[in-house]
Amino acid sequence: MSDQLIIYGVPFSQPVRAVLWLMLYKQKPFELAMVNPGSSSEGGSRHPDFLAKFPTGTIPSIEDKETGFVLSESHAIMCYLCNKFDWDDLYPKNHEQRAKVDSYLHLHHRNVREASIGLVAPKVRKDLNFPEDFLRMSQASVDKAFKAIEDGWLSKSRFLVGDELTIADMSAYVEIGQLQSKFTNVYDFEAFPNIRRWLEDMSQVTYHDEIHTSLFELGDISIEAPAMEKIINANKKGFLVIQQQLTSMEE
Ligand SMILES: N[C@@H](CCC(=O)N[C@@H](CS)C(=O)NCC(=O)O)C(=O)O
Repeated sequence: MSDQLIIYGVPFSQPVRAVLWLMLYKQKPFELAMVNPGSSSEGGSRHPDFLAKFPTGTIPSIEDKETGFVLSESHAIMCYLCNKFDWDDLYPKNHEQRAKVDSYLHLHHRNVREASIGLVAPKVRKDLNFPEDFLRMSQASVDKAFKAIEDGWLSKSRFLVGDELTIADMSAYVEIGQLQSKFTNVYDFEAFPNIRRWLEDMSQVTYHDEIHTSLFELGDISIEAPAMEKIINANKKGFLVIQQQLTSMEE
């Protein structure tokens, strides 16, 4: 499998960024097909054609053009790719280490992932009027998860699982990293020195900047909600930069 793999999604989506980062990091060619999350129009993740292949209607989803194999859920996709291509550096074969990576990937969903729901979405989509209680609960989950990462996961090692990068870091970073002042600027990391050190290390990982183009383009959203046009353009720019990387991989 090379560019016979289609990745459906947009670079503005956190879990899509994690999958794209893994593929670029491993210099594995693929085709990126833009799919609008939540839209039931043509080209949207809730359009009947997309739902027929991917019943959860979410991005990222992947398809192997040759075998017809399809899969949704970023963590399942990342583990599948690591298993298929023996990327044991990022998803260690050692049972205990792999279990720790899996442990983070499971934790992520109703904890760290709440950052997008409780901190980013309400700034980007002010029109959705999220209930105050809901936002408070999401933000409390994020604070609790960040404390566990600060005092536990990152207190004794450079990365989340040991001193080497794994897919747990990529998945965590696309969610936590987006909150930094250089991107959306919606979280104060002052109380978390280990997380700050890790954020800095993660920013040095190959393709960090390319993968985060759409966020650099979007800029600070802490005060003013970005216009829809700005979000669309940020996505387009992110897509373009990834295409450029794929082209240079072929050369
Ligand atoms: N647990 C999923 C979450 C995927 C997800 O929430 N994707 C969003 C975009 S960031 C989406 O597709 N939303 C559209 C919808 O739910 O209708 C994963 O890790 O892949």
